[in-house]
Amino acid sequence: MNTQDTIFALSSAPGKSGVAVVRISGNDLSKLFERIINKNEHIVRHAYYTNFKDDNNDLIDQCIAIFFSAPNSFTGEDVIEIYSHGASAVIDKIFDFLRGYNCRIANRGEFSQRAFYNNKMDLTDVDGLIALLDAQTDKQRQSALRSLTGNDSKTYTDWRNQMIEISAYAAAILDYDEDDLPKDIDKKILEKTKTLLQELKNSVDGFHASRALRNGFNIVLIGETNVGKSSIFNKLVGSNRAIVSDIAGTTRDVVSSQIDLDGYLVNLSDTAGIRESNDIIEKIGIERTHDEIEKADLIIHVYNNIPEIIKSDEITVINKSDLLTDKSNKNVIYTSVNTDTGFDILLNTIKQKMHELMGNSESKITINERTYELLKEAISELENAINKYDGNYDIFAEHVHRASDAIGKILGVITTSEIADATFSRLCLGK
Ligand SMILES: Nc1nc2c(ncn2[C@@H]2O[C@H](COP(=O)(O)OP(=O)(O)OP(=O)(O)O)[C@@H](O)[C@H]2O)c(=O)[nH]1
Ligand SMILES: [Mg+2]
Repeated sequence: MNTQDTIFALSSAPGKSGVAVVRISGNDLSKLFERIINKNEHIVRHAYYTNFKDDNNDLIDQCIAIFFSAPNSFTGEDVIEIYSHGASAVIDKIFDFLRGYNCRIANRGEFSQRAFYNNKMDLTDVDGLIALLDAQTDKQRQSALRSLTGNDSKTYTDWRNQMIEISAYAAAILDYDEDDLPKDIDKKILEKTKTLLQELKNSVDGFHASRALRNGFNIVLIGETNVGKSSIFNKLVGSNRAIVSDIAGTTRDVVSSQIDLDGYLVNLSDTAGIRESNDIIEKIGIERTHDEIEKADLIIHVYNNIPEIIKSDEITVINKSDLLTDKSNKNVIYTSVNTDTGFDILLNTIKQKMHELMGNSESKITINERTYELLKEAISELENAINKYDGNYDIFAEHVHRASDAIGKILGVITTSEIADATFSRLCLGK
């Protein structure tokens, strides 16, 4: 990465808008800024109204420009922000101008990358930023902001420090006399490692919940053909998205829709009814139903009569209850699309199950695929330290040290360029 370059990008969304924000970052941008505002001096963090002109003295646009001097800026370098009118012709003209001043367009996530290398953010903050830019619901926004504002960094840093301390004491047991070390240090570090292991394990349990928070909660409607899955799906999403008919095997592909339930993003899927079929297309549809079941956080199993087995991890719905006289089973939800009954109970049950899954996750760290793998690595090293412990502190220290390295990678304190590059490339341009 060449950090000497001056980079720029459109930081606001592309397309027509009232205001567009062009961000520029580099070393020593004072002169460039004064050129933009047509002055020989400037005050930092001051909004200048400028008739921004190109080198032929043609007006590019009337803009506001602000200078943030290093290190007090998003990237830690000198940063200029230009607020222009949001028209593509204006943006193109500003970009042309900047190219003429030895600036180049930024790569995806390059601003954040510079912020990272200038110690403005650690990798968990960047993870939070990525999640915030993707947030669609209020819960997602809250969770992302917790990561972005350093909540997760604190937890990880604390874990890592404890691991480094344990590993240092374990190594010291070999090198120092018992009398020179704190009393019962061997027992204490073993206990501490066990407590840490449990804390890490608890937070990984929240991964399922964090994933649901970030990517949406996957709820799938399954059941035999013709029981009314598509009718219920339409009812829940509030529109006639899926085709309903009395022909068994109407739905052949997965039909999905996103809904917002209590601030949680829900991906609701209607599926092909499960039955033995010789029809090639229907068979593919049924295979897809099984794929959806694999991905599901919650299954709504639809029947028309009480099944032999009621699974506790599914919501069991008896639809077409308008055709039933006995509706006394307390373990199922009776619905009828025809008479519009039972849907308030169904929705409340779904919400309750979602809240159960989210559990205490909201107070825990937010985990994504990257941090999940590294946390699992740390857990396995701590387990190795404890399980393989036979009085040999050398090996114990090594395992705990490796666990601290895994946490260091989460924070980006220990980086491999692949980890950093993979993280930044998930950001959009201008961030
Ligand atoms: N009486 C009654 N009929 C219903 C009810 N819900 C759905 N139906 C009817 O049952 C038939 C099948 O409904 P669908 O929603 O297409 O059923 P499905 O489970 O999606 O069927 P496949 O896509 O073939 O698997 C349609 O004729 C619906 O009008 C209900 O609550 N009561
Ligand atoms: Mg259907």
